[in-house]
Amino acid sequence: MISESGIIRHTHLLEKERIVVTDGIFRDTWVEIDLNAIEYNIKRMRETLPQDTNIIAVIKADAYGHGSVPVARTALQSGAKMLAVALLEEALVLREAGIDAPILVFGWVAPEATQIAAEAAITLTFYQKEWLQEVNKLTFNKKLNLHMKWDTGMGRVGIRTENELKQVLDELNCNPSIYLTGVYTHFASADDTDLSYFNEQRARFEKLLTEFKRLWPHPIDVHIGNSAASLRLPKEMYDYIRFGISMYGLYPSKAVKQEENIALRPAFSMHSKLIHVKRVPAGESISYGGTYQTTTDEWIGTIPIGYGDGWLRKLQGFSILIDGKPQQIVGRICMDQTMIRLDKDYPVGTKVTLIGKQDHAVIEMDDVADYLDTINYEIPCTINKRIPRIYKGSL
Ligand code: PMH
Repeated sequence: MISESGIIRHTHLLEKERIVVTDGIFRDTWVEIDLNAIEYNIKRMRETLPQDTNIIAVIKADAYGHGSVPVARTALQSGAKMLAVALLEEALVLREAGIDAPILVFGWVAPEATQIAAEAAITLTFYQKEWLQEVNKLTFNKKLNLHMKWDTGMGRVGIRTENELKQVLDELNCNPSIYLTGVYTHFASADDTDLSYFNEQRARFEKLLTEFKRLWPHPIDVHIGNSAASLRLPKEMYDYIRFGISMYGLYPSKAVKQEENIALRPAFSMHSKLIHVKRVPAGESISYGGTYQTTTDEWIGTIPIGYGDGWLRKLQGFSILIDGKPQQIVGRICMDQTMIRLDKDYPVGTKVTLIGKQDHAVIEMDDVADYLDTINYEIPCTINKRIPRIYKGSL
């Protein structure tokens, strides 16, 4: 289609499917984010939680590659009460987009940046006495809210002992602008088949919490559960769950997937179109290094996606869908293009699905992750911004 400005738009497929098309997208590869799926996943999760356990939508790393602003808006409209990110920068992006819901930053923020957080009403995480001492020296125009992180066995960040807890609480009374509004911990293996380590972490948390309540008799928000813990033990998650991977419709592990606590709906799918199709005789090589040679007359298609998009070279040999049928990637994946052995001749412009449903067939995020010997979390994070995210559903 040719727009009024005379720019050629290759969006007929998208328009037919009534997807909102963002201006300025010309390439034939795109990610679709189904916001209705995110809404659905949050609402199903909400139903299993006690009334007084709320949802923090975890939207760090650009909402696990789904796009933080649209996901944040959808999550809040669907019942999430707070947002969480890893970086202060990620929180500020949300504020700049006009989102005024509570935001928690999980990661370490330098003391000299805490005034910026306070100005923007962004809650920070802390776990070091020395950090508090530095922050206590500052003056704030607005209050600074903090959540304290406890390391009960993740071994990443957090205070570990009752002694550290006492020292930190002593420092907390020194600046009238600083408020402790929450305490939390994070599980290392809540998604395992064997839950003994998970239970050990919970026991350590309980012990610290008992001591904390004795020392600090003020109301406070308590949260411990990621998706795995929340799907498995929704009634034991205190004031909030931190809902990440399963909000996007993915299970944190095979063990949790098999339990089917909630039938999740994946929000992320990725598609492209054939941009070239040719008949190649036997004995010809395809792509860099000639790692694939045709064995007979073959139909070879090309799609405009490559490792420069985060479609990794290790995906050589993996299959994608055309006409609802699996078709194999042959030859090395290039920076911007990938070749496919086709079962027959297809017209240029034919839709290709790399992740998601096509007709009755599906390539799950887990299939891509398994092929790459990694976890589903890594895949949408790796598929980079060069591939536009197109949003479907209510916002
Ligand atoms: N809370 C914290 C502190 C986290 O780091 C994460 C995810 C979550 C909650 C959400 O977990 P979920 O996606 O399993 O629901 N953090 C990470 C991470 O650091 N690497 O992979 C996931």
